[in-house]
Amino acid sequence: MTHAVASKQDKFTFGLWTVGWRAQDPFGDATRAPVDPVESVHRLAELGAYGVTFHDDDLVPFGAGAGERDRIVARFKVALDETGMVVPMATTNLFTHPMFKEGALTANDRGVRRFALRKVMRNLDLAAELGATTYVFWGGREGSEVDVAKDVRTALDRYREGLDLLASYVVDNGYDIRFAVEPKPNEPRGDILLPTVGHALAFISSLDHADMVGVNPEVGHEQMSNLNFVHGIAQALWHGKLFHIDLNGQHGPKFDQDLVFGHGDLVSAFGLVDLLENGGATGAPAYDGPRHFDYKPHRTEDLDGVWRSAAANMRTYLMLRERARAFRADPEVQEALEACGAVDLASPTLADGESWKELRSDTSSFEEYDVEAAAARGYGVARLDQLMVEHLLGER
Ligand code: GLT
Ligand code: MN
Ligand code: MN
Repeated sequence: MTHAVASKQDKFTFGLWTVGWRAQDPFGDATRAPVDPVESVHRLAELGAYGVTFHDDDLVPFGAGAGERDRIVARFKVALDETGMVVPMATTNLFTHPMFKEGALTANDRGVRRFALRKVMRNLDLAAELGATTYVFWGGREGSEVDVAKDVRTALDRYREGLDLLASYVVDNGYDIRFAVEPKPNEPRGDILLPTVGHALAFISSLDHADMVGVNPEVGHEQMSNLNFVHGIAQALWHGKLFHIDLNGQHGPKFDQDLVFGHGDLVSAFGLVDLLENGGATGAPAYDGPRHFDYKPHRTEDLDGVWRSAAANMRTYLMLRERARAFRADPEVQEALEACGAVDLASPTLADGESWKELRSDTSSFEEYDVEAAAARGYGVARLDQLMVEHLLGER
């Protein structure tokens, strides 16, 4: 039994668009009434969340005038003050309005690209005002269904031009904000640009302000590409680029499910929490940013189900955190980790001061190396794997 109850120190955050999702899909109408963002702030705070995140249009409807905008923002700020909730991240909706059907920062239409940049700049001002330090770019409409209809190399030029301009906007305004690019392979576009963490990392390295741009990987998005999410996160960390994270659940490669965290590949979720909280083999936490849930309550649910599912994300995370801690503290696990060589991997392959010359003259490394013994070695990974599952199931 986990007695842990979510509290602000756990840094759990939710997009307003998650609990506020009305559950419309390509085949059916919305099944729920809109949720007032102020209500979401209060309900999530009561459940132990630390903050909320939003797209410009989640808070202020697209096209609202200045007066309406000011009233909405003022009311939202009161809710934040009353609950102590923070806004660590914000983002732009560059995908719902039909004007973005062919793209936003990479639209073929130059007017759409210029409008998109202005829309981002306007919401960056609000993000800075509310204290957000991360600004996400999910390019849901940046892509195509027909390869020849969009030249990818030229589109990447425009993507880079857009992000470079927006980074200079942040720098020139003195905002304490970093960007996080969120990859996704497809949906809503047939193919989306920057489809995986790896593609995004490579693209980011080409930016003028590469140092202020990282990634916001989402569990389900990498799993839609049949990739190992824990590996993707580990590599993003290795590059110093895990600026934010979208936690949810997904059952393998299919449409984007946005399930509650852990309600998909649970073994992978365990590995992820172990990495974030225990740093995997290193033992130190690997990430201290918000644990941000980007999920969609099932279409079958009424509002009671919405708040239950919100709580389920946090509780599942906390249970996995507890299991992962117990796993790392178990002497048998430590012994199995030792036996499989996971600990040895931390020793550099060359000794201090050794170069290829010493390695080449070290006959024990090659000429006399017992190749047969190396081939015959068992690593005991099967034991480790089962120990992990037993901890996950609370059997140990
Ligand atoms: C959208 C998408 C998410 C992104 C959000 C940020 S919005 O719902 O499905 O994965 O994180 O734009
Ligand atoms: Mn997301
Ligand atoms: Mn998703």
